[in-house]
Amino acid sequence: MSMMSFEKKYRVRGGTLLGGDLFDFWMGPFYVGFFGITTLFFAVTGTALIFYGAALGDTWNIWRINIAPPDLSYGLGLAPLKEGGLWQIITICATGAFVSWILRQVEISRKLGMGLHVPFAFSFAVLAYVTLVIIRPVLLGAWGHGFPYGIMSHLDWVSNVGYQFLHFHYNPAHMLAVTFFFTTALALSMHGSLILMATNPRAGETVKTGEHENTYFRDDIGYSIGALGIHRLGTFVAISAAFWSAVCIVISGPFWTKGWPEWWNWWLTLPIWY
Ligand code: UQ2
Repeated sequence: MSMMSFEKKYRVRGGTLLGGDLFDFWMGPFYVGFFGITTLFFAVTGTALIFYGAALGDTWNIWRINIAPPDLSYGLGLAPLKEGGLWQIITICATGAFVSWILRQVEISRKLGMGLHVPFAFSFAVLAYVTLVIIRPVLLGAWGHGFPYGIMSHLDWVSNVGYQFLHFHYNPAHMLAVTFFFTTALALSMHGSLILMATNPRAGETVKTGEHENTYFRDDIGYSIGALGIHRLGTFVAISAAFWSAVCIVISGPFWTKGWPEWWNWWLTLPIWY
């Protein structure tokens, strides 16, 4: 891929967290860095192990391939490779790749003199994954509480864990997470469509500006949150969705073992009724 003439000035030295100048170079359009190498290592190793695990299984049907965590009886110990050990190493590789990617984002942000908003936001997605396969299994005392790596199998896992709590939609943190996911979709569709209608007007019309964007929402709903504001709102609702997702699953089991509908009995047992 060719480099735009102006891109050269953004290829600045420094900003690295580890490795100093040693890995401070580009390959084609990609910044390498120490964490580019660790990301590649973990991603390639993990992917190879997923293929190995699939080869050990009894199907190549993409929907049915499954790499399961160890049996609950292994607790928090290491399991034999074919008895969940693969799942454990794949989990280490996935977490290693995700954390390496965060730190790569930090190095590039520092290089460019920008804030750390991107790695900060991405950390919440990684937190949600780590909560499912590390934090919650550790709190429950067995790696077997992690979710299996497979398309249908992980859906079955979500369904089973949901029914284990009778009706997961009564989980208050789940309610918050779902609401934030929907709000994220609403905010992004409002923002994306607004940008498109300003920058892609009907034939013969000129591209419009931020003033037009503001005016549209003032005239339509009486309020414009502003160009910076919509991005602050989007970051907030998206991060909140991932955060409350992590909370809703980590409290299920470690901090609440009954059905979620029953949690709402706190309302009926308030002393104001007596
Ligand atoms: C806006 C604005 C943008 C936007 C959008 C709005 C010029 C380019 C989408 C409108 C957003 C509002 C009114 C907030 C909606 C609130 C929720 C909770 C979805 O005003 O400024 O910048 O893209």
